[in-house]
Amino acid sequence: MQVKAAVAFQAGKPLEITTVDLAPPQAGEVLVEIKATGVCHTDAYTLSGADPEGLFPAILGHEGAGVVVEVGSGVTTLKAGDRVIPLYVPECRNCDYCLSGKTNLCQAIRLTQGRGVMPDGSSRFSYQGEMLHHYMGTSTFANYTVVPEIALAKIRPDAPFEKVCLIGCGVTTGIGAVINTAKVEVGANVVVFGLGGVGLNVIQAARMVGANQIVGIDINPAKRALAEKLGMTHFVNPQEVEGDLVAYLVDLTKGGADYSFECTGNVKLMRQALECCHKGWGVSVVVGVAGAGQEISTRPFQLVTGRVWKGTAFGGAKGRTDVPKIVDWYMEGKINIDDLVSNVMPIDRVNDAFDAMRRGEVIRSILTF
Ligand code: NAD
Ligand code: AHE
Ligand code: ZN
Repeated sequence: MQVKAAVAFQAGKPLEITTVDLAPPQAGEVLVEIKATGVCHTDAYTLSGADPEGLFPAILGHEGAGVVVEVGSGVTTLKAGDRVIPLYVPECRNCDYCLSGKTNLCQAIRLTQGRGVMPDGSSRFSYQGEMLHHYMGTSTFANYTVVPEIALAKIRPDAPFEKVCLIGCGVTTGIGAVINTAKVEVGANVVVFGLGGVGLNVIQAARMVGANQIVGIDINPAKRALAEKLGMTHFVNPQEVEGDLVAYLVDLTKGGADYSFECTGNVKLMRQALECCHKGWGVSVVVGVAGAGQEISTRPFQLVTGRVWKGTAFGGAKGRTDVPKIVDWYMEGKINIDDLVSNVMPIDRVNDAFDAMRRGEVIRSILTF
């Protein structure tokens, strides 16, 4: 079939809206009509060329929601008409990783996903006879996409696509980082670096679990108001801090953060996030994704003296199990997604959405088809 897509033909170049060909779903795969998709910082990161796994030409997008149109042979858990959220971290419930009970990082299809193809090694997308790469196994910047069954969370039929699409990445990542990865407890002091689509969800989850101080850090003062609405108790603009930011944060939290979260992808901030943690027990969670060649460093003494450095992908969430629950939380008014949607625009304006994110003008732009 012919579908409308925003194609990333080359790194660093704007996406091109065009018609591409999509082959039918094969065994274990599902054809999904994408109704809405967010634009995450990771899409911009890959488009920039900084992603060592970035492949071109490709159809980007990994924060979508849609409806099942057709299922391939052997698909048993989904049928036409089901509402779904595509998962860049699948959940096969059968691989060693899924069965370990220790991680959400299902590896059943990770190799082919990283090569931009479906599990059988081929792509369903093509343009003028040339293969186009899938992205993160989801490719939500197309009005129809093909996704493996194990990479789809079935959600309730009354969930609005333009809001719950954000549960496909930013919402689940931020909330899961607090609940699953850090396991923040009541009364803890929390420091969050970066108040974008991910960091704001760290903030709302920290408030949900009963954190005491919730310190938000951003160089963009426009992020302050919404962060305060979601639970931030103290705002810090590093550009207004005289002297060392780490010392300032340790003083503000009376000894250091119990938990810190790095949500920008800047390796210098990852170090600051670790070092502002409390001696003896502070835990720092790396959420941000850094470019090829970037490395983190600190004095080993920081770890010797009890600070812990961790990371999280998709907030440690097991997608098919946890995503439907997070959708329920939104529908029951337990979490705020409405305020994270800065604007809704047609897919034709995808490059405007990227520009607005780079300029820091939006939390999330939602693209519709
Ligand atoms: P975003 O662009 O919406 O937000 C980033 C925020 O960081 C912005 O508010 C920006 O002003 C702020 N910022 C930038 N530089 C800063 C600095 N030097 N000091 C303080 N604040 C600074 O991005 P997002 O969509 O929220 O994503 C955040 C990061 O998390 C990105 O690196 C993204 O790739 C990554 N990410 C990781 C996962 C995961 O599973 N680990 C999931 C989603 C996103
Ligand atoms: N391709 C990058 C890694 C990017 C990365 O870490 N992705 C996160 C999700 S970011 C969503 O916005 C993730 O899920 N990682 C786990 C995994 O298996 O990729 C690189 O640096 O190579
Ligand atoms: Zn993302």
